[in-house]
Amino acid sequence: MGIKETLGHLLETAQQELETIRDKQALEALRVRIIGKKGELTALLRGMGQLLPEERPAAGQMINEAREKFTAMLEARQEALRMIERRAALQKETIDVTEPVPPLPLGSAHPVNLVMAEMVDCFTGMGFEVVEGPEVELDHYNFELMNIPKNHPARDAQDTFYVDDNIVLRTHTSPMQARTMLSRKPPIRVICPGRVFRSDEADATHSPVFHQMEGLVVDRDVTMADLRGTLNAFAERLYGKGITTRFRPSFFPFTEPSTEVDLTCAACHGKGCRVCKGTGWIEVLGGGMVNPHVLEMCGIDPTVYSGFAFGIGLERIAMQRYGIPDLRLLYEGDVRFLGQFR
Ligand code: 2U9
Repeated sequence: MGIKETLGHLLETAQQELETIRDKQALEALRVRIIGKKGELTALLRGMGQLLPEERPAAGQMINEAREKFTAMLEARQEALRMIERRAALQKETIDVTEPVPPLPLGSAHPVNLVMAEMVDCFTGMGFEVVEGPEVELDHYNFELMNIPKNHPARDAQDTFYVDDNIVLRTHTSPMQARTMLSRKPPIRVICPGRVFRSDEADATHSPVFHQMEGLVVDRDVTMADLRGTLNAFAERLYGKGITTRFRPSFFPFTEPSTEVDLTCAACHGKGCRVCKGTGWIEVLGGGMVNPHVLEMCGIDPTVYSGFAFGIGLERIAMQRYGIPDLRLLYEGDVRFLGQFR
């Protein structure tokens, strides 16, 4: 058999064998067998010394061409194997998205957050905008701008946690309203929901951490009647038709005049019952006209503008609404308790 036939036969057998190969090891074994150091093609190349000198160039060229062809066949098979492998892997990884899974236990919103969301909805519906800010505040914003200078007796009722002489955990969300007045021009219509802190011992009605929502409106010709109308709308929206407000005179350093606000008892619609201790009213929030001195300190001219403000404790609303007897239940994180409010 001449060299040409030998090479043709070698390539043909290699091709047939390649087609049956299914893995990398077998492929490598074939490579070594044909073009490895002791391979069949390599042996042919080495055997060229026995040829006549004039036959050598043509034979060398044929062997080299055969080597290239074999290498190309090898690579083609390698690529084909890779494809087969990839297809098998993809098939194995297929996920049946229609397979039913065991249901995950569903969480529920915290009652304070439920109340907060409902109130945000109510006030944004009236054109208020939500503003939020730092819980760790400067004494200046929390107290000074709220008309509570150092050594003012109101500091006692709002004792808090001090980071240092000038930095406190905010006792109300009012500092955010001061920041708003300092950074914007009227008309201002904002609500500030958020977490606040007081140095109180925890009991059934007190907690060192609680939540409130304050509202502030500043514009020309804003009066107490606007506060009344706004809170009446709030009362009806949260508690239903026929629920209204009763204003009682009060005092806050940041409002003048100031008022405590009662709502018609939703349990008896004002007739008097155990819930309202026979009065027909439930104490719910406080408010008043923004003290002109506060407006002035916050960069607003009190001879041109006036404003009303109010503050609502969210825990108290949640407790009334859901009949929760002890404030501490809201913070114990017991899912048997929390899971009831959906
Ligand atoms: C500015 C000026 C005045 C906010 C106000 C109250 C009255 C009030 C309490 C309700 C229950 C706090 O959470 S609570 O304990 N708040 O009675 N809050 S007036 O007055 C402001 C706020 C901001 C610039």
